[in-house]
Amino acid sequence: MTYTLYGMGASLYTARARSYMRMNAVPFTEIKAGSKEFTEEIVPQIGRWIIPTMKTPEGAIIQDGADIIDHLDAEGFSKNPIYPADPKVLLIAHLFELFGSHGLLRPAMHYRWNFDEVNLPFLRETFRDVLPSGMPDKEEEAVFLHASGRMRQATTVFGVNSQTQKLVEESYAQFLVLMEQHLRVHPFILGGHATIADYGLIGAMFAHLGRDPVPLRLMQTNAPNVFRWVERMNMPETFIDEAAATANGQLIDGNNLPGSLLQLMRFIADDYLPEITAHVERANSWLERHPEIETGSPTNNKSMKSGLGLAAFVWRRAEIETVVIPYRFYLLQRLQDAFDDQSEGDRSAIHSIFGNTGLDTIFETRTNRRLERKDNQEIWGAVQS
Ligand SMILES: N[C@@H](CCC(=O)N[C@@H](CS)C(=O)NCC(=O)O)C(=O)O
Repeated sequence: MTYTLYGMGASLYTARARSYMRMNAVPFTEIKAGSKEFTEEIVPQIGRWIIPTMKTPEGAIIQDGADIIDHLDAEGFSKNPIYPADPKVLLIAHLFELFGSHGLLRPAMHYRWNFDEVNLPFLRETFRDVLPSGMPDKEEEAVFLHASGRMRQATTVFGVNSQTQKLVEESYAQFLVLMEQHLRVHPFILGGHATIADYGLIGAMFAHLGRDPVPLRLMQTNAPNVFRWVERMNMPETFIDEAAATANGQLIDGNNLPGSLLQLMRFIADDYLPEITAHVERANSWLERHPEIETGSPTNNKSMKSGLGLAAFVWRRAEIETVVIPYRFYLLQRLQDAFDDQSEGDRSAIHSIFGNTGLDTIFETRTNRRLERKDNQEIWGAVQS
């Protein structure tokens, strides 16, 4: 009954799946992505090199953090509901899932790749997870330089450059202050236990910002409660904070949202909403130019490259361009689908919470075609009305 997780210690998206698996006591073995087993047996089955990938005890292969978590949730592993029952809290959980997965890429990449003097010796070793075992040192160095070169390039396509570095630091400092303030009172983002909100955030907050030497120190010195949350998100023991165990199934009350959570939502409105909006607009203009794309065609995207190109937008006083990754629309759609599923009364209550925090346009910001996943690949779905 053992699952296998193929991943890497430094991988942002592996951290999301691993955190769920550890916290919910899923029996699993982690195998490094540089292994023969992954490259020779698993990659050919999914058609691209991508992590995290999980093999179930029955031998089924699932790639993608959200899909891995949903599969294990459906198998009954979740100790607590990872999708909040209160529609208002559920929608907020989806917002943090989306933001956590893609809204922290700038600080994650900046604090990893722009501090070589301190970080590089650590990165050189940790990247051995993606190398085949037993490589001669010289060859290892060449492969590391190649792999890290690709990641440095990704840093720029995610919007980090000499003009924006200070803004990235300013933005992350603000985010840490808000997270610290919130997590000082609440053990998890939405109260007494972890939900998809926490799993979305933990990728960047653990694998890069809570593990690489420079940002780890920054977190420990400036935001000790955020650091403690990162630890909690990686532990198999159930964590109970009596003070946060409210009558409402241990989660916060959607009718009485903490001010510190609303401040985090406002941060997302300022920092991330312009980016996802620009990405949807760019995708829509691209889709209009490509009516020939058939339903079911793969989007052919890698983690940092796609045919959709770069979207330009203003981010914190700077005009920047970032790469449009179709997978983001998958998480955006999860939020929008959850919204559409609610009763009219709940939709209006959700709209008003999101409106008060500057986020209400997120429900209407939709791609003209749905983004689906099939056989572990992203594909274009039907035209949305
Ligand atoms: N949607 C995916 C994103 C996975 C992803 O982008 N993973 C990165 C590593 S953190 C990757 O494998 N990139 C492939 C590459 O670098 O070629 C998930 O959450 O599982």
